[in-house]
Amino acid sequence: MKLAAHRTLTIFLTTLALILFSELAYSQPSYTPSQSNLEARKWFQDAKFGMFLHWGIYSELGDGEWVMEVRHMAGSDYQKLAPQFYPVKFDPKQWVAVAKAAGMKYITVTTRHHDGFSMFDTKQSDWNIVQRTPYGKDAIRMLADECHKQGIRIFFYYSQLDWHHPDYYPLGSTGWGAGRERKGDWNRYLDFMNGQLTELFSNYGEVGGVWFDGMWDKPDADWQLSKTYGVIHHLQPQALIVANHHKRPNPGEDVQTFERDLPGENKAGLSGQSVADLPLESSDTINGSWGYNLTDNKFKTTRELVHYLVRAAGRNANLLLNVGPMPNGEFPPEAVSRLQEIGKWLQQYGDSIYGTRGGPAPPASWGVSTYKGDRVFVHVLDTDGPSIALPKPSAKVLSASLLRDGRKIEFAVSEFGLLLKLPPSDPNVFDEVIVLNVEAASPPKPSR
Ligand code: FHN
Repeated sequence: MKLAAHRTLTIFLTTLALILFSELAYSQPSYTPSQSNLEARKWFQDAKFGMFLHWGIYSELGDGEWVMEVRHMAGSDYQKLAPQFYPVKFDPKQWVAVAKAAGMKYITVTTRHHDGFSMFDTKQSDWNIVQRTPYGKDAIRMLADECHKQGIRIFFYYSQLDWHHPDYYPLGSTGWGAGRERKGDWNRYLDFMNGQLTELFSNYGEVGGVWFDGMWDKPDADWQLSKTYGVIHHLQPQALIVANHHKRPNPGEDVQTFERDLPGENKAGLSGQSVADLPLESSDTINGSWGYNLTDNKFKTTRELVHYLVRAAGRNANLLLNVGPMPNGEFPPEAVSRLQEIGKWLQQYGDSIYGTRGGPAPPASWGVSTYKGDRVFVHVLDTDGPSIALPKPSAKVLSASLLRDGRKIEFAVSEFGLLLKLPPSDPNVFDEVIVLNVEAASPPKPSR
């Protein structure tokens, strides 16, 4: 009898110790990024341009990724989409090739969106692509393997908001029409989430980072972020944590992201937060929708997309540009053509974007500046005059020339600033980049 009691006590104490260890080992109330994480942050800032992918069973309806919520669909009806999902033309090699040709250096893909449907082989729930669709393959693994093969970093978008899981309770501002019982265990839901993140950061090779979304559904809930972030940084310290909560960053977050806005602007109404001293990213859509929307033909022009990328770089930020793949696994042709054109532009002008930081001239209506080493790149995007005036640069300007053909540009420095005489505007030139060679005793102060 004594032996049995002793054994029970031993098991209890061991279990308690394991629970305490996981709480302590993973929690990150005061986060210090590892050396590998700091290196990943520099890589990220140099990379400048990524592809965002919103893809799931919702794409079958061609009405965006919020279709379940917008049409107040019961979960029992929405689930009918899973056995019909067979992306016969899904070719990760082609997807990655399109991203690379566009000049994109990383891909952020939805591993699961708010519908809770996992596009990867998870043991935490059968609500996933392997167990519930005739396609039956782990799309995230296929894409991750191809990214590793082609030298593109992969980031995992992960929705903390879940319209399917019975333990996502109490509900937040959405998901009320899904037909779930009004009960559930919130801690059990967080354990489910941490279990999936453990799978994603253990089974798919090196991961560039995670892109969290959906906390805004329950802003006052205890999301136990330090534990979740600790799980990720414990498994892959270099992984960058990005959180789309539209607030100032929390401890453990490595990148600040702005949705449909440039850092410091708030035209879309989601970015009232101030700009933090972290690597920055703006995310936006190539048309108007994140998930595939067959009636959304409002594709931004290539000129608009190049300007978005350049204006982001001028604010020390990356552009994460979204494509919503079709249910057959192909990209919309309108997206492919624009991405090809952006890639061509970057082949000629990429030196003024990649590896740069926000330049000394603050963003203006005419454009922005970036800098790299002893060169300042003045990006003239929209102007109708013969010259532009910049603040007096901190470093001595040695020469000014056009990036596209090396033509010398007349300039004058006075106590009022730097005046640059522009060549006649050319409608085929999206961005007239003027290269200033400066005597860079120290790098010019960034504009932000
Ligand atoms: O609700 C999501 C939306 O579907 C999409 O994923 C965007 C991408 O940034 N984030 C949320 C809206 O803020």
